[in-house]
Amino acid sequence: MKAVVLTGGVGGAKFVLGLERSGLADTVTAIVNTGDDFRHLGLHVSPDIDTLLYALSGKSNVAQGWGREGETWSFLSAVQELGGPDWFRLGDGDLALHVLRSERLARGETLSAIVADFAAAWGIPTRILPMSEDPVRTFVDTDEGELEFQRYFVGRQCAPKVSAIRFEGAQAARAAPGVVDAILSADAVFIAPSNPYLSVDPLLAVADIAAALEQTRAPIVAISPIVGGTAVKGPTAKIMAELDIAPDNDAIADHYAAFVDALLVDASDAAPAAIPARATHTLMKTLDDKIHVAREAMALAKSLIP
Ligand code: FO1
Repeated sequence: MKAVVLTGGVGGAKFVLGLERSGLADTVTAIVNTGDDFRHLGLHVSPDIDTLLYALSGKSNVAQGWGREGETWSFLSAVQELGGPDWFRLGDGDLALHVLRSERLARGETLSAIVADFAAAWGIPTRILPMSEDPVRTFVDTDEGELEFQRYFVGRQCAPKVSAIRFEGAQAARAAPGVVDAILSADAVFIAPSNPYLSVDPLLAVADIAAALEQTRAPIVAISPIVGGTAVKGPTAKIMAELDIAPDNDAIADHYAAFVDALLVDASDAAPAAIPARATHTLMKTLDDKIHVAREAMALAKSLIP
């Protein structure tokens, strides 16, 4: 069985890990948001790709939600001593990815090739594809003006009130090599429980990806990011409130209405009225939780195959 996951940050990485470890899929392809990518200190940083690389290689700092476990901070201290920017914290080990990626991109290599090499070096069996090789950058319109994504997310800790979100470059961006084929030849497509507005929408804003989701014969199952009437982590529920959207599964189903066939929801929440749903325990704290959610999502997808 070929499984494809559209994913963003930490929630998505947990689901992809569960799917990989469930053993239910022969191949797992993760198509990753690059709208959070930006240049910092002259380096190309790809936070969602790196969060996935760290999760699947067992290197992630689980408590922190980003970066590496056991990270050291000599580089950041040296930057601070010199009065450089320290609002976005680059750890010493993490820095290796940004330096190697930036140097190879500058030599004309593709992000897809670089990510594939990193994944191979760490023995990751899941195929990790950036959504696009073209630059797509998320901007958030707020009561403090328009902010580039990392300035909003990390710099201002998501405090400003959001009124709109846009994905610069998405209209002209083509899907990265392999992305459309993966969706069209998949047996099941999953939308990870990532932030729909910040992490999944950039993928859906790439026309090739949206068209492939419409065309694919595979069932498309979204895992709701809502648990107990709120979002597990991050600003999803806050943004929903700011955009006047109720934090419930009807809103999630409505958001994905153009593509999604069914929704996996937490047992503590009401199922959506508009599409089929399956209810289970969707909090992913342990590896067993992640495998459980992956198995439930897979069962829901299988139930939709005629
Ligand atoms: N998130 C933070 O909250 N603070 C940071 O200083 C920070 C640094 C950072 C460095 C590299 C990287 O790949 C990710 C980093 N993140 C940091 C996480 C990241 O910016 C966000 O969690 C994602 O973009 C949202 O999915």
